[in-house]
Amino acid sequence: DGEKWTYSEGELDQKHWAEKFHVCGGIKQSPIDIQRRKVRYNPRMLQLELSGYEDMDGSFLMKNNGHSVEIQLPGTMKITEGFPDHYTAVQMHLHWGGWDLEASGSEHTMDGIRYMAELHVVHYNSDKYSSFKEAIDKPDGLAVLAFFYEDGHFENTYYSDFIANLANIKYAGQAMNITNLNVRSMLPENLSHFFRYEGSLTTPPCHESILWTVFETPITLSHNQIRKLESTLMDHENKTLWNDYRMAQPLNDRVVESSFL
Ligand code: B30
Ligand code: ZN
Repeated sequence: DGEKWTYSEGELDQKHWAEKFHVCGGIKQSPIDIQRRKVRYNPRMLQLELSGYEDMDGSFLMKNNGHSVEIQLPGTMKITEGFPDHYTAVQMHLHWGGWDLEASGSEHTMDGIRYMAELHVVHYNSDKYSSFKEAIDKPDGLAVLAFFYEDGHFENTYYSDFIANLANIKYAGQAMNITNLNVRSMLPENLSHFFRYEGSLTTPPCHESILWTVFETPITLSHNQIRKLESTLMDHENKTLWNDYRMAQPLNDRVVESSFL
């Protein structure tokens, strides 16, 4: 793609994304601030069913792409219920804050409150499209499951390997193989409470192709785990990779629905 964008520095920081990437100035952009008072309960919302999320055999690439840490996921991970179509997982990555500024770094906010960090599990519509690449700019192309992180007293042992591995991919472009991935264990137990709305990629080129599902129950990591997440990786300019989140975008005439009252 060639175009260099950043979150907060230089000519192409997020305030200027729309000048080079016009869709970033669209009317269905992500993330958003979810205002509970304005959310509409949808009693017909289907609960999600995830298949192949547990105990996956094989080897998975975990890489520092310069603006996040990304784990490439196998095509056996699918959302089998909850949407009219089936969606296949492609990758997951996180967005986080930093400890010199406001520490929090989630992308979505709840009544203006920012969580410590946010996980995105990215899927494409595999009923309608034959690849993620083909689906990325289609209005019904992608589904992302989003989870907040909060900090707590105890280490989350399901994240121990993931956090320890960050030191091996410190520099932008570095990657390693991981084995024994169990994504289900990295998510909250309760997946029944969520918000749903139509939005976009939160990074350029900001295609308006994502059906967002933002879960109410956060994932808890220890303070130390969050600190390591925020301070281990470096970006393309060998600066600490932190505060990799986009500010909330206008809701415009969209309605956020919820699966719960
Ligand atoms: S997000 O979940 O809305 N944050 C992409 C996928 C999900 C989101 C944002 C972007 C994506 O696939 N972007 C195009 C591919 N990327 C590669 C990548 O994912 O690492 C190219 C790029 O942006 O330069 Cu970064
Ligand atoms: Zn993301």
